[in-house]
Amino acid sequence: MNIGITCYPTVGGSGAVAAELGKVLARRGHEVHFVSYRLPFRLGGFQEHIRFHEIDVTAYSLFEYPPHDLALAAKMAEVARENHLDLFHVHYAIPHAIAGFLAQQMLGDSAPRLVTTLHGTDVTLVGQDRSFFEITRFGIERSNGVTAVSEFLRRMTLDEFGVHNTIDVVPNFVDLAKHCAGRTTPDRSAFADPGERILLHMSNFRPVKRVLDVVRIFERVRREIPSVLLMVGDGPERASAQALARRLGIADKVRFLGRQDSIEEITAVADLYLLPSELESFGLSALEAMACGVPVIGSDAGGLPEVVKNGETGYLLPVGDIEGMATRALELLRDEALHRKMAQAARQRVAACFDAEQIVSQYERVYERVLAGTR
Ligand code: GMT
Repeated sequence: MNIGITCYPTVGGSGAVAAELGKVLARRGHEVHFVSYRLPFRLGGFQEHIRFHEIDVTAYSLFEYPPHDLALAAKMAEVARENHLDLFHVHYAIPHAIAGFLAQQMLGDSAPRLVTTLHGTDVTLVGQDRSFFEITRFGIERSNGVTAVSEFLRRMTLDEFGVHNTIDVVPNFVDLAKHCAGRTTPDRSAFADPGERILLHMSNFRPVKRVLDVVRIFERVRREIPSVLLMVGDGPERASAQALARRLGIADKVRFLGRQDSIEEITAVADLYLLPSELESFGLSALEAMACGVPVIGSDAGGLPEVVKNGETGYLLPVGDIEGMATRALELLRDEALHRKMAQAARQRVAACFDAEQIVSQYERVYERVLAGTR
């Protein structure tokens, strides 16, 4: 198939999923055309069957807000026409589903079909801002196929938006060859002294991630077990998290590594992954940690229980239960046998339920069904 993929190119789960999906589709022989305002962050490097089309957003003094969404729609239409696209697969409803619909209108009968994947904040946060609600619903309704990354998100979309689309749950996935334990560069000594345990958190440091809880959980763990906390990513709460670490007297043990490309290399050295978010429609970073055999301590919220099996591949506790999360973390770090068992169970669960090959086949089936519905 000739597939156009549109996503946010910035660091974030939806862009990561779109880029990884494109790579697997290209390996399977599909022609994949990414359309965005920048090369998606995990796409770097040449790969056969993948092309990138950059949107030009004209800056003109009349435009206080350059019309990115119109430029995107126009570019999607152009790429579709020139490359005979069968499908647009857009990630994140706003504005991508609406831009896709507009591109379809421009192309008329020859337009590609439109598949929209909902990732979470497009529905849980952005879509419910009243000013975005109607347009998000419109984008979902006009899509020829809609997928959601968890059952939680599927249900929430149906309940909140009252749409009548069939929404397929296609969970996020991991390339198990890339995300695996035992990678050697860099090794643990790059991050921790001998005898110290490594706790890890990765995110965009938005309030929904509760990064202050991460620091507080770590502080309780650190009181009893020599350890370091690696904080990967950047975003609005980074400064507060750094200030809290200083206030708690653990600044030298909380390492803010900023944005990183090869997160699988860092994940592989961790002993525990912390994700105490307010809400996660899925929790891709938890899945990537599990693939590396790293148990997860997180919140029992949103779609996270569909990823992390409580008591088997980690522990999920109520949002904000810092004491409970710290207690579980200590339990796991003290009990080598339990840690090993959970680490193995985590990797096995990813292999059984979230392997890239298996999940990309699900996307292909959605594409085939959407195309069959039209021809
Ligand atoms: O979590 C974020 O802030 C980024 C956001 C995104 O769209 O990039 O992540 C959402 O999509 C990811 C990929 O499907 C999911 O793994 C995340 O759980 C989801 N984030 C939230 O629901 C908060």
